[in-house]
Amino acid sequence: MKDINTAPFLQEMVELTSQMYRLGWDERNGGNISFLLHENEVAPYLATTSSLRTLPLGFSAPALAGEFFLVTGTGKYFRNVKRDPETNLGLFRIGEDGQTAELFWGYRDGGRFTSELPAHLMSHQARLSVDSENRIVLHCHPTHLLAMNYIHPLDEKSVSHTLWQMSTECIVVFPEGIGVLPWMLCGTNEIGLATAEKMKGFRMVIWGMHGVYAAGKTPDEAFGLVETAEKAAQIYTLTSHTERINTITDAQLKELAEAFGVSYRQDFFDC
Ligand code: 2HA
Ligand code: ZN
Repeated sequence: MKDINTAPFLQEMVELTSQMYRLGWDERNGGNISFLLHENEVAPYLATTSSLRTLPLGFSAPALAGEFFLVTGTGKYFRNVKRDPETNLGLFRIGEDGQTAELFWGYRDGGRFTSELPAHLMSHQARLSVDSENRIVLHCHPTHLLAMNYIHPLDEKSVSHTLWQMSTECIVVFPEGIGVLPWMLCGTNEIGLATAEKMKGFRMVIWGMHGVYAAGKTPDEAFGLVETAEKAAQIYTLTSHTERINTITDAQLKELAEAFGVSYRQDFFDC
């Protein structure tokens, strides 16, 4: 067996958590990530014939039975992943019953997966139903996007439109806009179901006054979505208290989307 610390998927996860922590998106134990792995990626590093432990999921994910996931641990700090991946991350397969996780590596201190696993796995299912290559779901608390939640109407049409206006690249990077959920209790199956429903039409979903979820084919795609939205939200918060004397017009936003050939939410414009 090869050393799992050299596995590209593990190195990517270590890099991702470190960068998200450094950007201030994941204070303390804030945030969580799930990375769907293919068996042929895992096989060189782990024997998948017998698991270390079996953990109940607490919900049912039959469509993901047999799939492998690398997932951040509950109560664990992104800050510490690089120093000790085996304690702060876990690699498991969803059991054939769709109700358990068979742990093959990680959660070394007896821990378990993030409390937000329902939102993650339900979002994977939703994204896979519209994009068979989706592999990453991540959640974090980006500062400016969160600040914007307190001073901007919290509906997806106006949040998407404002973000598009704040930076030229936004409508090209997330032409579908950004989904918005009101404040809800986190860690529950209910917020998981609501997030997954939004994920059928968006790759990014705001959890009102909490944070954001993003999904993608690759860590770069999901990270890049948050990075772009957070930058736009930063520009919004830097300018929201002063008079705005210039703007990107709706005609210019549409011109951009058409020039880049992206299919955008036309109903997020007033006309
Ligand atoms: O796991 O961010 O939403 C910590 C969180 C919960
Ligand atoms: Zn959170």
